Amino acid sequence: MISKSVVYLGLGSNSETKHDMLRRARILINIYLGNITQQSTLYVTAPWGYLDQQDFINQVIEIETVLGVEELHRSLLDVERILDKQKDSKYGPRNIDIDILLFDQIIHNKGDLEIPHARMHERNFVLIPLSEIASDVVHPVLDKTIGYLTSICEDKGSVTPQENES
Ligand code: PH2
Ligand code: MG
Repeated sequence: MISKSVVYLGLGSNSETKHDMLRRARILINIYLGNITQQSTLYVTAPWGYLDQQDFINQVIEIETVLGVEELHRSLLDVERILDKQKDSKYGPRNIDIDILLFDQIIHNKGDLEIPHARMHERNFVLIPLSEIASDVVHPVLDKTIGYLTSICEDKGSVTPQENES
């Protein structure tokens, strides 16, 4: 039996074709990274960090993968390249963004890759969708469950479930 890891990915887009971008991202993730085993609702979220831009659509998905951390990261960059990821600034508009949030209980800090994602616990647009599918999972650095971290998060940005879209 090959051992599989459980990974949570955060998806986001605020381009005009944001629903399509997330749909295409999920298809490519299934092919290149691993089976999607759970997915949150889609959420309409107020921009975080840099406010003068369109609302985002955010979603968190759970996948099972046979890839290691570095391999998964490389494959994820390939998927973003296939989707022609565009961004001009750190918190500015983007047509697609895929972040590794949690990778089993692994703590990884090398180069530009930090797992768990360094700012996930400060962001409602990550925590609210994540707690929908992983509320009992423990954040390996903070040693608290996602449900608890969501309940104490001070982010005031609006995060609203999207009706009638998948
Ligand atoms: N991503 C950012 C910056 N700001 N705001 C929301 N609501 N959703 C995002 O995915 C997002 C953001 C940079 O990764
Ligand atoms: Mg991001």
